[in-house]
Amino acid sequence: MIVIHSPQQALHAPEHEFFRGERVPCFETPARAEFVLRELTARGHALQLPTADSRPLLAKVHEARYLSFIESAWDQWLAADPANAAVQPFPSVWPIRTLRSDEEPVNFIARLGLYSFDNGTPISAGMWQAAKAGADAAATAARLIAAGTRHVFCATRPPGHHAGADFMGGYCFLNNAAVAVEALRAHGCARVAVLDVDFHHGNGTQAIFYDRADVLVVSIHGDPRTEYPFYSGHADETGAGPGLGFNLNLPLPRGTEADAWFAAFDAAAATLARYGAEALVVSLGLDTFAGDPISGFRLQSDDYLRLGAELARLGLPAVLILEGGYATAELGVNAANVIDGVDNG
Ligand code: SP5
Ligand code: ZN
Repeated sequence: MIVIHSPQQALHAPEHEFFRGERVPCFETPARAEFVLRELTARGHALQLPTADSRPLLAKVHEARYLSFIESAWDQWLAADPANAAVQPFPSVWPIRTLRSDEEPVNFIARLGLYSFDNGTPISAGMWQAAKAGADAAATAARLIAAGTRHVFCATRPPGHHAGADFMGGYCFLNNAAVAVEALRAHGCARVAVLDVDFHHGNGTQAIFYDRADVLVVSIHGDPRTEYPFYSGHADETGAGPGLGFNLNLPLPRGTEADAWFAAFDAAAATLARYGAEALVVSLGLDTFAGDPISGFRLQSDDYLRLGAELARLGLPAVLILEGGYATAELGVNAANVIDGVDNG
């Protein structure tokens, strides 16, 4: 399979995040992509650099003031105090119910809170370059699909599916899956579907397409009653307005093993088939793995070969995009198993 990757991913390397109130080393690291590339290369897959500029697609997916903020967020942080170069900013205040989000505060941390839904998404000096390279990869992959390639994998980070039109969260800044959808549509695919198999609900992707009938979003994830991102991902979220009926959530309990997980996959596949999609975007999170340090499903490495084969069986041209997966040393094998499963399926 063609694999799109940019070394710019390594420019986003924040040091800390918060975990149970303590500062801990980041789970979402450049090493994740390095393990994936090493394994894919060892198995003979060809790497390509992104060649498309995602800028016009980002303008469709995200709000202008949010893009302006994250593009220069690190420079704004330094402008507040040059000593900030050695310190990671985190939001500490958020405009929830009754507070105003229409006015951008002058204070940087207040602006960061305005555009974040958690304090678990550290920004870094190279965040924009890394995230933009990921969005460019998604646009490049869609162009290859439009030109007749059957499957393309974006081995990119940071991930994207928690990022909404005007917010970051869950390690995500730019919604790469939504960029791929808009790119496929720009290339003439009228009906596109997203299948999100990350352990965490892809709240950003859901929100971006929630009121649209031209993009079906299907997600299999940990039940939000107990799992991050908590405030999104319930089964009764089925779309709004013209999009009613074009969003399917399949929440599963913590501890779910392969058989129950693949039963949910069958339900997702049936909905995808009914919809009659022309192309598919897969948000390929691998934090469903039993060894994942922050997630709660129980898939084993061999199950990812089966996932790949099931994806191939959907019979759709597909852009696959790396999302989560934090068992770093095993991530390469797990990702490559999906890719080989697709190729051999
Ligand atoms: C793309 C993606 O996978 N983002 C996930 C972000 C999750 N961040 C919050 C994690 C909170 C984990 N709580 C874990 C309890 C473990 N026992
Ligand atoms: Zn995840």
